[in-house]
Amino acid sequence: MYSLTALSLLLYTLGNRKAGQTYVKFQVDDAMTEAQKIWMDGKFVDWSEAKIHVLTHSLHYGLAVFEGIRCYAGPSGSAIFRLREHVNRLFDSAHIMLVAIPYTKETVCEAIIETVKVNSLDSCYIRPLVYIGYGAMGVHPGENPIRLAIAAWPWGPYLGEGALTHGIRAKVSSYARHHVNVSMTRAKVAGYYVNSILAKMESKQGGYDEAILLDPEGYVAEGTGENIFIVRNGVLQTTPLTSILEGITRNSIIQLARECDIPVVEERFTRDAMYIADEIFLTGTAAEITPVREIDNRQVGSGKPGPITQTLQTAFFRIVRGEDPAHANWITPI
Ligand code: PPE
Repeated sequence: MYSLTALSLLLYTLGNRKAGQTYVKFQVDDAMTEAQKIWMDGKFVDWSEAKIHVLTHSLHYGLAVFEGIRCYAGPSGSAIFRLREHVNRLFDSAHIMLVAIPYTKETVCEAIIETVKVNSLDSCYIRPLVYIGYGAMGVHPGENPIRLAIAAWPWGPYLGEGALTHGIRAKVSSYARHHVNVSMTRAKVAGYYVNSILAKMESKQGGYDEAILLDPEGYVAEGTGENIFIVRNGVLQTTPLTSILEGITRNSIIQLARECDIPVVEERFTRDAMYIADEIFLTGTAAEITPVREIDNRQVGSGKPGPITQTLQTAFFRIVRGEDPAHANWITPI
């Protein structure tokens, strides 16, 4: 009995460690909460039946475009945040990548709303994915069919419990973000996320919550799935739209800051500007408005979410919950 356990432990260890490498394990709390139905090419299929062929083109070469959208529950029901803007970006991503989505924007918006309804979800994350299906192999996608899937499921705080209230610990990555003429980051392309995955695994293995990537010139770009803002002397600064995704949360925060008379600049900055910032926060659909309390082992400001971060967080959560009539046009009630 003892030797069997020892043997299986040895085999497990050997199987998971090669030449001193350690592999990132998924934690139990990373397991996803399943919903009932997924929209696939015009019809709903059961969650467990939402399958594709292993020779699906996108699976091999990484050309798929996608969105991440959130639906929030509020006192007067559920609503999707900036649905139209997300669907526009999905179509822009496809256009940049020469992928013709075989549906209209209206159909996609309706299918997204239906996906939330059919699953009886009051708050959820929504993932539309446009991908190149099974057909010919080889890099050129040729006449392979263009497919669309829309899934929705409950998804809690992206960067862990307490991240929104206490902030996270981030580390500048050894991996650089995309060069503007290698990856066109106005498009949200699946394959680009290999860069994010490498940075994320590196940061997790180092004991941090998130990685901040610099652009190929050494200026701050963004997180693995978030845009970044810093605050110094009352001025809010974020990186310009070069090697980053044009975040819809980023856009919302810029607009909200202006409405709150907080000066905002979109100018590049260096990593040491983060070290002496009074506040830092990340924005994204999944990450929402997540404060950064430590960067490269240096405490940010007081080490707690700062006043500008908190003001913008409060304004943002009021809007998404449908509690701010002035921004009712940002939400689509279900
Ligand atoms: N940069 C990157 C690289 C990125 O992936 C996201 C969203 C953003 C910025 C913020 O964009 P927006 O959501 O429009 O504010 N990342 C999505 C995917 C996260 C995932 O792990 O999957 C998201 O937040 O939905």
